[in-house]
Formats: sequence, C-alpha cells, structure tokens
Amino acid sequence: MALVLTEMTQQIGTLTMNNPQKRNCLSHALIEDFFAALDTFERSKMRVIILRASAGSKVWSAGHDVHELPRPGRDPLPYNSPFEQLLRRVQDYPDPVIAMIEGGVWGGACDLVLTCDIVIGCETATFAMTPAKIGIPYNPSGMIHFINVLGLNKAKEMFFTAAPMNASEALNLGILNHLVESDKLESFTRGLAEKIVGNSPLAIRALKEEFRLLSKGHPMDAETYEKIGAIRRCVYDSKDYCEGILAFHEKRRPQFKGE
Ligand code: YXS
Repeated sequence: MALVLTEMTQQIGTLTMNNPQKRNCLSHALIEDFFAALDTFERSKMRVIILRASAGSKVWSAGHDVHELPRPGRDPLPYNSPFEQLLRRVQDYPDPVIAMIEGGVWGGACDLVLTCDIVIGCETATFAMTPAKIGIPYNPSGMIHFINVLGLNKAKEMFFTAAPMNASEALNLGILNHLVESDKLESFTRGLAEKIVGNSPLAIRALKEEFRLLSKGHPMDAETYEKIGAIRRCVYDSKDYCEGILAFHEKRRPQFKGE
C-alpha cells in the first residue's frame, strides 16, 4: 500500500499521507515515499506543493515513529536521520510548500509543518510538541524553527507542557497563516496555491531561498555548539529517555525520575 498518494493538476502537486492505521507517523517507509513524491513533483515542474492527510483525518501526523527512535545513548535526532533529511528536503524544496492541516499534529510533525512555507488549517487542527513528554532532547535546528515562528516564551511553553494547542491559538501565534472552516479548507488552499502559480517562478524561488538563509538563526561559536551537544547527551544517555520510550510501547504514562 502506498504510504503517500500524489496528484498533479495545473502545476500544483498534492501529497497526501496515507497511513491512517499508524496515524501517518513519519516512519522511514513513509518518509521514503515522501521523498519519491517530492522528486516526482520537482521533475514534473510543479510550482506549488500541498502536503495533507486524507480528508476528515483526526490525526494529520503522529510525528516521528517512536518505534524507530534509536536506543539509549544514541542521539534520537541525528543530522542524517531520515526524519531530519525530510525536514531539510521540505525546507530546501525550491518552490513553495503549503501544509493543509486537519486533525492533530504531534511532535516532529509540528516541526515538519513549520518547515513548510504556508500553513492553512481548519478548526480540528491541533499542535502538540512532545519531546518533554517522551524525554527527548530536541535538536537545535528544530528548536530554531519554533523560536522563529512562536518567539521564545511561547516556544518554551509549547515544549515544556507538550500540551496540544488548538487552531485559534495556532492562528494567533503565527503557526497558521489562515484558519478556515473544514468544508472550505481544500478550496481555500487550492485558491491560494493558484495565486502563487500565477506569479513569477524565478522570483518566488529566489525569495524562498532568501527567506531560508535570512531565518537560519544566529551563527554559533564552537564552544556553544559543543555545550549544546553535551546538554543533549545527558538526556539521551539517561534512564528517563529509556522510560519515555518504554512507556509509549506499553501505552502508559511515563514515570520520570530525573535520572
Ligand atoms: O497499537 P497499534 O499497532 O495499532 O498502533 C497504534 C499506535 O502505536 C500507532 N502510533 C504510532 N506509532 C509510532 N509512532 C508514533 N508516533 C505513533 N502514534 C501512533 O498508531 C496506532 C493507533 O494509535 P492510537 O491507538 O494511539 O490512536 P488514537 O487515535 O487513539 O490516538 C492518536 C494519537 C496521535 C493521539 C496517539 O496515537 C498518540 O498520542 N501518538 C503519539 C503522539 C506523539 O507523542 N508523537 C511524538 C513522537 S516522538 C517525535 O515526534 C519527536 C521525536 S519529539 O517527541 O521529540 O517531538
């Protein structure tokens, strides 16, 4: 079964995540299909991409596949992991990528949404950033995505509480560009995509790359980089990291001890 469905009409490529049984979690297999779809869109000169789940989904994506998180003592979000490669592929994709959201967006899927260029959601859209719930030291490039969009205080609250944020909060905080009624979500998103298709592709590609380079965050000295590495290692070497993943497998709340 294809874990991703694709459609190409009027220079707009639509990618639909299609693994509802596993709540569209970003497994290596789904990411592989994701890459293939983006490659097809690029070869076919699609000018705008829409990322979505199937109509009526209660969960847009449950985030990183927890079963594929590495064992303790390994960085859970290494630079070359399929998940991190997916985020960079979307953020570096030459043309605009629109995330069309209905249902819950969890963990790393929130980061995927923030690497898109425009986010349009309906009233069922929620966003929960879950590293603290599972015991994961999120990575710096991912955290910059949240700081850039939400600002420091709201990004901290989203990470510290791991609580789902509703669609109107997401609109107020700038995660959503637009909040529309669910029965208008597809037509509104398509209409916005068509507006972009009507503009200069070269100018838009240059603008997208300029925005990406300007928003990459502040240069970091070597010592700061090393200090962040040490801080993160203390977490993914911890017993709490094991407990967080075990609790997920056992479908229970984790009992963190701070060890
Ligand atoms: O038990 P079966 O085999 O039917 O599978 C179940 C779940 O195990 C599976 N599933 C997942 N498998 C791997 N990774 C996931 N993230 C994941 N989420 C779900 O899908 C099947 C149906 O799940 P179920 O019964 O819980 O569905 P539900 O409709 O009752 O609840 C939907 C959710 C999304 C509320 C619930 O599945 C859930 O809370 N999922 C975990 C969401 C989450 O914490 N994601 C963060 C993953 S870690 C991550 O993204 C980053 C590393 S971080 O944490 O740093 O941001």
